[in-house]
Amino acid sequence: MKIALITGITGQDGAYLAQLLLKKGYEVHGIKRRSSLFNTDRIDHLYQDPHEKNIRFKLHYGDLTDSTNLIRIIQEVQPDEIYNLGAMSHVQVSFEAPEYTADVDGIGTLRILEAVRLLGLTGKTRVYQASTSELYGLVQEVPQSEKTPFYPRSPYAVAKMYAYWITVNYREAYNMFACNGILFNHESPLRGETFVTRKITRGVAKLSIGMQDKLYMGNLDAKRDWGHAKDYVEAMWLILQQDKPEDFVIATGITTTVRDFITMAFAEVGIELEFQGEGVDEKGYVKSSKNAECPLKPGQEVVAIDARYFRPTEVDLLIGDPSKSKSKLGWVPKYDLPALVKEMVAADVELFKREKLLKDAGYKVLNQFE
Ligand code: NDP
Ligand code: GDR
Repeated sequence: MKIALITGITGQDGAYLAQLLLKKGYEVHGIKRRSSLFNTDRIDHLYQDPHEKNIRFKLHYGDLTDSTNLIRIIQEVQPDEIYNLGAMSHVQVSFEAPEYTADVDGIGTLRILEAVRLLGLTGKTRVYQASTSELYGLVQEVPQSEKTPFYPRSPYAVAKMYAYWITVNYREAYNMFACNGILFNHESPLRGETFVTRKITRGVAKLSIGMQDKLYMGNLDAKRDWGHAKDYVEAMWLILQQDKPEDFVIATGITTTVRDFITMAFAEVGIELEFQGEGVDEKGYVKSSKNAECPLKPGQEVVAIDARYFRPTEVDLLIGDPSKSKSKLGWVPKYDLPALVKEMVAADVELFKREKLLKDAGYKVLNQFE
């Protein structure tokens, strides 16, 4: 039985990857951070009671800023594969916490690689590094491939650039099976609530049942190559199953503006949207509604711009060239963007209908202790 260790197992990708590896028969270990509230919502369905026999899913407390605990966990687990997904992954937040981001996302990767080396596991343990399309930053060429030069545009991207190159360096210097997956944006109903797609699908769901009256957004002109996280974790696994360690771009090859994503999400709840105005004065109005239960009316303003969400330096256009992953990994995504938007909106509508039902019945939804 193969053994995998996942950092960032409590995140979106960690949850989907853990599920995939368990299905493939792996013993799966994950590193979770101590927090004052439970932070395992995304993986609670995978939990196995440690008192039972033949447990294949185990969690360890740890943090990418602490080499001592990384070394101890890797020594204890003796993994065949490490997936380094742990990161401070929010681009805008990285401008607020640049040093911490560098420590976790940059040096954290070095700590993992060095632990493998110090423990004498370079011949056994394969390492996947969660690299990102944010490395391309300021557009140098499109579509972006494994050969496109990097020009990072945020503390997050700069930290990930260190992680990218230290992974390449350990591969070349110590003959390690260490690979970068340069993944373009991927989303799902498990996506963190402050990333743009989930913020939109949550907003649309709440607006459609009268739980919110406006959605405040940042740069609507940004273009992203969006895929489904389920497809992308499959690619991570494939990258570590190759004969030779290499880096791969994982993307759909199709790019869409934030504005069009919003329009698609509203269409899922039967609302046709139109945008008027420019820059910070741009607004989204209801043009027509096919949804009799929805309280939104034609002419109503439902989207507005809040400059708070603009970034000091923006990444305007991402569009990936997945030819290498298609030819060498045989990777082809199963989801397209309309299917992704449909799934995300449906999941959030269900979530908020449940919350509304409880609220209407007089139950406290949040902890409202006085
Ligand atoms: P999430 O933000 O959903 O998950 C991040 C994970 O990292 C969480 O489990 C988080 O723990 C953990 N983490 C944060 N800080 C630390 C730390 N100091 N020590 C240990 N663990 C930590 O990200 P995604 O699942 O979306 O992304 C996974 C990885 O892929 C990240 O590295 C991200 O940068 C990268 N990536 C993501 C893309 C995407 O579109 N989703 C595209 C390209 C790359 P907690 O739950 O406690 O916060
Ligand atoms: P990104 O994702 O920065 O690409 O990083 P995010 O969803 O945060 O932003 C995408 C684009 O949307 C614009 N935008 C907004 N973004 C947010 N979060 N909130 C808003 O209100 C808003 N309005 C417009 C942004 O300016 C941006 O252009 C994600 C993360 O998962 C990284 O960890 C990962 O490496 C990259 O994707 C690939």
